[in-house]
Amino acid sequence: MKSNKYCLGCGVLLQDENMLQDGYTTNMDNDICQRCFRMKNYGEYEISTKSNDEYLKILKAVGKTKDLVLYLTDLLNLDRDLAHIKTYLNNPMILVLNKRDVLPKSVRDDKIIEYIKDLGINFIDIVIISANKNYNIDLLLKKIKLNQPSKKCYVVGHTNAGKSTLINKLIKNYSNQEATLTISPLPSTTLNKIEIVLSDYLTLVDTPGLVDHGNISNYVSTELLKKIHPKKEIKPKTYQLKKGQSLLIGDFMRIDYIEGARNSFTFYLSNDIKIKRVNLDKNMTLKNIAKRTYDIKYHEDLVVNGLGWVKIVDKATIDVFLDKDIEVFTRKSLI
Ligand SMILES: Nc1nc2c(ncn2[C@@H]2O[C@H](COP(=O)(O)OP(=O)(O)OP(=O)(O)O)[C@@H](O)[C@H]2O)c(=O)[nH]1
Ligand SMILES: [Mg+2]
Repeated sequence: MKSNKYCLGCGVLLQDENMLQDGYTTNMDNDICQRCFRMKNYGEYEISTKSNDEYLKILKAVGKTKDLVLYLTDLLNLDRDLAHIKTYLNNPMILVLNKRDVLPKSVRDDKIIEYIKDLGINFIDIVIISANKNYNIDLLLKKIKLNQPSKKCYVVGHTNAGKSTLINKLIKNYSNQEATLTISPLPSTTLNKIEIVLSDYLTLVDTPGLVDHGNISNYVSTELLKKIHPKKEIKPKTYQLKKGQSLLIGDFMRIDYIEGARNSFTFYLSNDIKIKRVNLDKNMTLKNIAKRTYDIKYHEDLVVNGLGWVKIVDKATIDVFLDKDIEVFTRKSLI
């Protein structure tokens, strides 16, 4: 039986006919689907392979309104092109940089905000938060109230940015309702838009995230995925390298230092990923996977989508060995 009841966890239409399809439940009296039930109660995560059609359809509908949009981004995983969202949405938009808790405390928030402002993208405001640790959530709510043209406020962004976590936090902090949105470390947890009436003045709308095909999360085992997502504050690791030396990152990535003076490589990634220095000529580990060559300018980051980045101080030519489908790019040093 299909009903017009939607899962309170992921927003999908509930049904009890096909257990292989989204929204399946054994009992139509349930408020959440079986997939959400398993994720919430047993931490059993099921990957839902979604195309981005649904995401784009929802974005386009949001773009037809004049409502406020929070564009949520993971600080460790800033988009290569933050302005891209503007091609879909003309709405007033606040950029919300989430997961502050995993960046080193020594990094200053105002420096990051300055960096983003220098990119010249038209956000009405930029707020750095940690949805998990309840950091700056009050400030964010203030900024929402200050800027909302209507009751509705949409939360959009890439999958895993923490949209549902943020909305659950707002529900817990500012209402008497139960926070029911499903959260998971895997991509595509939320499957449809979900409206949450927070107060008479504010309705938050959770949305499915954009699946980023260049993100490392799509290409690793769940075991490695757990290591890749940092749970604690990152302790940056610095290596002084001479040309002819290499670094092995976990068992999935290799950087060869081909050309340049003595140089400093600082890694901002999960503390659980081990890094090892080896001799370029003597150690052949991972040399058989796809190679990309980068000419690094002064003070640039080499970013690996979904993993983190390496800050390289001086000019350098490096070879990067990594699964070819994982996006790698360079940018002016964030920190
Ligand atoms: N360290 C840290 N992790 C966070 C924070 N906020 C969310 N997360 C984690 O990020 C992962 C994704 O969170 P979700 O809230 O499911 O992300 P989402 O944006 O709703 O993802 P989709 O529904 O797939 O689009 C989960 O493992 C969360 O625990 C934060 O402030 N800090
Ligand atoms: Mg979600």
